[in-house]
Amino acid sequence: MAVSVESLMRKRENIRNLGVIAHIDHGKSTFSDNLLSGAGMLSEELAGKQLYTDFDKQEQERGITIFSANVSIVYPYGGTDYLINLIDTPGHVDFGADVTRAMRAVDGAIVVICAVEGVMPQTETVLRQALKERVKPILFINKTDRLIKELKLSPEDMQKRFEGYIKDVNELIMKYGEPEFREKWLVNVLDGSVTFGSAYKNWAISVPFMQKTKMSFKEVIELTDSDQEKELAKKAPLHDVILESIIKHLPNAFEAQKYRIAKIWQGDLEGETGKDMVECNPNGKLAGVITKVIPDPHAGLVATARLFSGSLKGGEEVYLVGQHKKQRVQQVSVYNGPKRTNITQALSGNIIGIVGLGEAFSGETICNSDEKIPAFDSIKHIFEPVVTKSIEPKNIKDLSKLIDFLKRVNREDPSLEIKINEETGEYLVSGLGELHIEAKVERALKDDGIEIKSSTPIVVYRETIEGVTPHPVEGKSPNKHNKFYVIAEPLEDSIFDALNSGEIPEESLAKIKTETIEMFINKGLERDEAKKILDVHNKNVLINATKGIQYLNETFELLKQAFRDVCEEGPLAKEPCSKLKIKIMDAELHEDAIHRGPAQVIPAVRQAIRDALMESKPRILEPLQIIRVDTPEEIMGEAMNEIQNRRGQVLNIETEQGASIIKAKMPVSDMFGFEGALKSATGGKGFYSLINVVFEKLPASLQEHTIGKVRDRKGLE
Ligand SMILES: Nc1nc2c(ncn2[C@@H]2O[C@H](COP(=O)(O)OP(=O)(O)OP(=O)(O)O)[C@@H](O)[C@H]2O)c(=O)[nH]1
Ligand SMILES: [Mg+2]
Repeated sequence: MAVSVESLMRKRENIRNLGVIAHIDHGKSTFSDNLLSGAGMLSEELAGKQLYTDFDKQEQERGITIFSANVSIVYPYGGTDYLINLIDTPGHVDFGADVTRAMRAVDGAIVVICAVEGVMPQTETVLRQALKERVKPILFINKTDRLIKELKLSPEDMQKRFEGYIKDVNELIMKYGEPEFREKWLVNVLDGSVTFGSAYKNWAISVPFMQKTKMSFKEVIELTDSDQEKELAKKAPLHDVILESIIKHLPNAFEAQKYRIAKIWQGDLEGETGKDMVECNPNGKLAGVITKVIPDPHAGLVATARLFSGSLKGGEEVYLVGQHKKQRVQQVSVYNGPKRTNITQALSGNIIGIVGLGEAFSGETICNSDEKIPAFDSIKHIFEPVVTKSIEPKNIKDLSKLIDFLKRVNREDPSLEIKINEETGEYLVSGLGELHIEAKVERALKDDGIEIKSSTPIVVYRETIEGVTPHPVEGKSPNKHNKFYVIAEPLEDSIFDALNSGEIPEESLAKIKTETIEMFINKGLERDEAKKILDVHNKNVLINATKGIQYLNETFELLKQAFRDVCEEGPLAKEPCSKLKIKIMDAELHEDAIHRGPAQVIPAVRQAIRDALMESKPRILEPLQIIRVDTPEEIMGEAMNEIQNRRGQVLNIETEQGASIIKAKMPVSDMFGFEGALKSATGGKGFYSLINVVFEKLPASLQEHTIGKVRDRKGLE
C-alpha cells in the first residue's frame, strides 16, 4: 500500500483530499468504514460496524468521535488508481474546532445527513466551516434504511423528504458560500453530487448509478423490506457509488489550490512560494500547514500536515513560522487509520504525517528555512471557549507533569485555552463546553496517571463599554516622565460584526495594509480613524489619534502590548474585553529612549486604558447559547419547564407530525447539567443541539453580583 500511495502522490490530478462532516451521530464513522472496506483495508463483514476511525479507547467508550482521524485510501476507478486522503471528523459541537482544522487540510467535503433527522444545527455549522475554507461540498443522505423499515414511508413521501433536504443544503450553500463559488457548488441529484443509502447496511445509490445499472428505487425498497440488505449491498456497494461521486465532483489538489491559496494565505501570490502553491508544485519551495498534532507512544509527537507545495523527506530541516524555529524532520508517513506507514518522500497536494516536529502546534505554517513565508491565516473556530474549569494536581509532585501536559494539549487543540491564575496558582482550562474539557483534559490526565482536583465549570464572561469616555484619561509612567491620554468608545456594530464573521480577517492585520484600511472604511469606520489603526485584537481596535508626537512611533510595539494586555484582562473582573475602540489622543514622552522603555510605557498605557474604560459605562456580557430542543409533542411541556427554569427564553416552537422543535436562548451559566436534566425530564426522548453562541449584556440586577463573584474567585480585591 505504501508503495502505491507514494507513487500516486505524484499524480496531483488523481488525488482527492476530503473530510466527512455532519451533525453528531449522522453516521460519518460508519460511512468512512465503508470506504476503507472498498479499498480492501477492512473486511466487508466489519464495514460499518468496526468504526475503524474511532480507534481511541475513549471514543469507543463514549460511542462518539472525539478526534478527527486520517486515512489514505487507494481506489481504482476507470482504469486508474486514485489516492483518497480522508478525514473522519467528530460531530459533537465541543469538538467542532477539530472540524475547522480538518477543513484546512482538505479541498472537498462529504456532508452526511441522517434521513430521519435531516439538516440539523451542526450540519449548518460544519458546512459553514467548509465553505469558509473554500472546501467544496457533496451530499450523502444516510440511514435511508430507517425511512423504509421504521417509518415505512411511501416512495413518494421519501422523495419529498429528500427534495426538502437537498433544498435545505443548497440554501445553506447559498447562504455561506462566496458569490464566486456558491452557484457552481450547489448539489444536484441528477449529476450524482447527491447520493443516498445506508452506511450501516453498506449500500448507496445515485441517479447516474441507477441509470447505468437500471436499478430502481422500488428494488431498493423491496430488498430492504425483505431483509435482503446484503444482496442490496452487493448490487449497489456504497463505496463504488460514493467514490464515483467523489472523483467526479470533488476537486483534485491541483484544481483546488488555484483558488484556495488566495483565501487562506495572505502572502504574495506572485512570489516564488506563492506561485508554487497556486500550482501545487511538488518541485517548488516547501509550504504547508499543520492541522493536527497527536502524541505517539513510539514517535513522540506526530504532526499531520497538508502540503501545498514542495516536498519533504526524513532528515530535512523545516522552518516553523509561528515559533520562528527550525526543526529537523525525522520521518514522513502516510496514514492508515491508527497506523502510519513511513515513506521516502511526501509531495505537495497531500495530507501526510511528520515525525520530529516536537515544537509544532495545530495551525502552524511550515516552509523551507531559506525561503521564509508569511504564516497561513490562523485556523479560527466559529465559537469561542465559554466554559472554564480550574484544575490543580492532587499531589504537588505532579505539578511539572501537569504543566507539561497542559502545554502539549494546548498545542494539539488550540481551541482549549490555558491560563494560570497567578493569585491562586490554579490552572484555568477553557473550552467550548463541559465535554471538551472532560474528554481532552480531565480524562486524558487520568489516563496519564496524573490525579487532579478540578472545579465545577465556570462561565467565561466578556467586558465591554456602553459609553464614551467624557474626556481623555491620563496614564503616567512609574518614572512620571511619560504621559498618555486615552479615550474609549464602543466599536461600531458593523465593524464588530465584520471582525466576528471573519469578513475582516484579524490575522491580515499583523501588518496594516492599504486593503485592510479600505475594508474598515467599507464597513463604516471613519477614514481618519481607519488610517491610524495600530492594532486589532480579539475584536477590539487600537487607534493612534495623536498628531506629530515626537518619538511616539518608537513606542508603537509597547502601546500594542499594553492594549493587548487590557483586551485579555479588563478592569471589572479581569475577563477578556470585546468590542472596544481605544484611541490614544495625546502623549508626552521623555526625549531619552532609556526613560521610555517597556517598564515605563506599558504600565502607563495599560492604566490609561483601564481608567478610560471605567469612565465609559463598563458592563459585563454573558455568553448565551441558542439551542434547538427536539422532543415528542406530548412531553413538550416538560422540556419547556427545563428551559424556563434556567433563565431560558423560548424563541420559537414548531410542531410537525407529533414532533416539536423548540428554539431557545439560554445563559451558559445556567446550562450546566442541562443535557442530563432534559433527558430525565423527557424520559430520554428529548435532546438538544447548539445553533449559536452569542454574548449579551448581563441583566442590570446581576452585574454587581457577577463581578463580585468572579473577582472573589480570582482572588482580586
Ligand atoms: N439504521 C442505520 N443506522 C446507522 C446508519 N449509519 C450509522 N448508523 C448508526 O448511527 C450511530 C452513529 O453512527 P456513527 O457512524 O458513529 O456516527 P458519527 O456521525 O460518526 O458520530 P459522531 O462522530 O460522534 O458525530 C451508530 O449507532 C450507527 O450504527 C445507517 O445507515 N442506518
Ligand atoms: Mg464519528
